[in-house]
Amino acid sequence: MIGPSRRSLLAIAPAAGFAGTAAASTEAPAVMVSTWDFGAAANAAGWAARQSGGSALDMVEAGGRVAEADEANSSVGLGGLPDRDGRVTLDACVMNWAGDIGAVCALEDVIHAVSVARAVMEKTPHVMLVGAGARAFAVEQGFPTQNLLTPRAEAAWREWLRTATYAPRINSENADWRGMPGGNADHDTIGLLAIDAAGRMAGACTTSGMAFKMRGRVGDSPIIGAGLYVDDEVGGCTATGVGEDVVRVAGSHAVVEAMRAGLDPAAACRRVIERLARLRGARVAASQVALLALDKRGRAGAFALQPGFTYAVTDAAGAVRVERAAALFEAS
Ligand code: SD4
Repeated sequence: MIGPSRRSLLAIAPAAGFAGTAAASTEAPAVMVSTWDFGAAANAAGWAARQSGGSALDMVEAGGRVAEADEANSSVGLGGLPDRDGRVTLDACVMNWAGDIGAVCALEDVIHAVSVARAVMEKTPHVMLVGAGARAFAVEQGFPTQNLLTPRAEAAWREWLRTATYAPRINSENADWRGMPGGNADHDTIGLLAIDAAGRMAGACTTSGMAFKMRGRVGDSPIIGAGLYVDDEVGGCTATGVGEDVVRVAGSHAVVEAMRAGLDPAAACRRVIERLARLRGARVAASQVALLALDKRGRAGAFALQPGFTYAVTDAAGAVRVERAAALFEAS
């Protein structure tokens, strides 16, 4: 046998000593989680997919597409902020219960990077396509192309060019949304995890990456093990924030392994954030990294470096709530 049986996993007690914002045992089990406030709209699409018989992969893809299509969202799909050369480049990946994976990096001109990642998984012998090759594959598969640089994103880029200083802003995903006229609850670099009616798990992550990044830069989001990991025996995790720091600790995989060792989702996320902080010290003091996990028992939990990370949870009855994660550098 390769891993513990499902029965033995179900018997694992949550770790003592940390009470994060994980779903309490009195709450209905979660069937879908996604990053940031705007995850609520993505979860609604995922829930609809589940209700119509869709798989966990259908759920996370449906949710990811909501964020990608939202022009008001400055960190994913259409309307995403460009790289420093003014080009919008998308990264995405998917992973299902069977260990099937697909990813695209630096995809241009195609909104639904999450669906292209799924097509890489389902229609090629490979797990990742990048740049021009990813775009050519998407076109060959019939995905429409369009300019993803909206006037608003272009204006933000031109403003940025005045100083051209690369300085990621903590929680810009939520701040951008809140500051946006007519903004609604459905945008961000989005990481999603879901459990379908058959009890199978899948995850997806889709982003335009850090605003004003170097051309060719790829973060954690399309990297299996960093921005996303799913193990159908244990649970899944997805990440958001400064991708370079997530990659350093193989963040999502590390969280899944911590859950396998017996920690509940919030405690597992906290363990990996603390490890990152030990590893990098002052170098992460002003950065945001947030980890969001869902285990096979339907317990959701998260933990972040900085306060301000929120995530949407949909329970087995279809109710959605937005939770705020505890953080290492919580203001006292
Ligand atoms: C990246 N992790 O490209 C992404 C950015 C992100 O919310 O999560 N923004 O590094």
